Parts: sequence; structure tokens; C-alpha cells
Amino acid sequence: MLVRLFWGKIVVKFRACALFICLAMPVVTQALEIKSAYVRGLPPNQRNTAAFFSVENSGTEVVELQAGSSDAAARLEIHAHQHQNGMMSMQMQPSVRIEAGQRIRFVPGGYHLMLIDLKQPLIEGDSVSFSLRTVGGEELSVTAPVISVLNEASALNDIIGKQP
Ligand SMILES: [Cu+2]
Repeated sequence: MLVRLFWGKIVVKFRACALFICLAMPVVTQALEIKSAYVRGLPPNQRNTAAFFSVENSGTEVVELQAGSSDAAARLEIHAHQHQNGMMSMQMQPSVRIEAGQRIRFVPGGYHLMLIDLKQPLIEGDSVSFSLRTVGGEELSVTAPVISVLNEASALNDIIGKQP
């Protein structure tokens, strides 16, 4: 697994099988790219928060993305927002399916990665590491800045606004 780290941007590429054990088969390379990740900073009495980012599958196969873990929180869950009977609620998703070539945005009101039972308050300027997994067993490590909910407009715009 090859991990390249840029400013706030993680690229993880992995090969489905090693060359030497499958010379007779095409080498399948899958790639997930996580961009513009940030973690929402909330007042210190809040025990939970969320991480937002965009994730693109530039590979040729479907990837099922799952929550991993973080040193900053007791556990991580992927949630979706749902409207039901005029109420908005969050529902845990065991995984999120990302088709080949598809980009999914984790944004407020949509999919988001919940950091549940924070070990300490997250303050703007901190950075938080967390992981995501694929059903195939690959792990993606992400380090994201904490941005206060009061200042998140431009970070959110990076996820929503500037990408095709
Ligand atoms: Cu949630």
C-alpha cells in the first residue's frame, strides 16, 4: 500500500494482488482519494463531532468504505441524514458504496463521519488522525485540521464548491 501525504490531502492506492502471485491475471489497481478533510470544532461540552471530506474512487472497481478508528474518540461511525415524517435524523451506515469513478462528499446534512465520545475537546488549530477502511480490508489514514463550526464555511466550500 502506497500512502502519499500532501497538505490536508491523502492519497491511498492499493493493488488488489501482488504481481508475483498473479502474473496470469490482470493487475487490478484501486484508488481512493480523500480530499479537503476537516473535523468540526464544537464547544467543549459536546461529546461528539463529525469529520467531513470528499472521497473519490479513481479505480475500476466498486469500493465499500467503512469507519475505522481514531485516537481522539472512543469510536467512529459513518452516518447519513434522513428526512422522515418531516423530521431529520441521523442513521448509522455499515458502509458506503463508492462506484468506480464516483466522488462522494461527506458534508453536513449528508454522509458524515461521527467521532463519538471524544477523549478531549477539539480546538481549532488541532489536528486529528482517523482511519477509514474498505470492506476488502485496506486502511486509509487521514490527518485533518480541526476547524470551528463558526469558521467552517470555506473548508466546506473546498469540499462542495470547487470540485467537479
Ligand atoms: Cu451523525
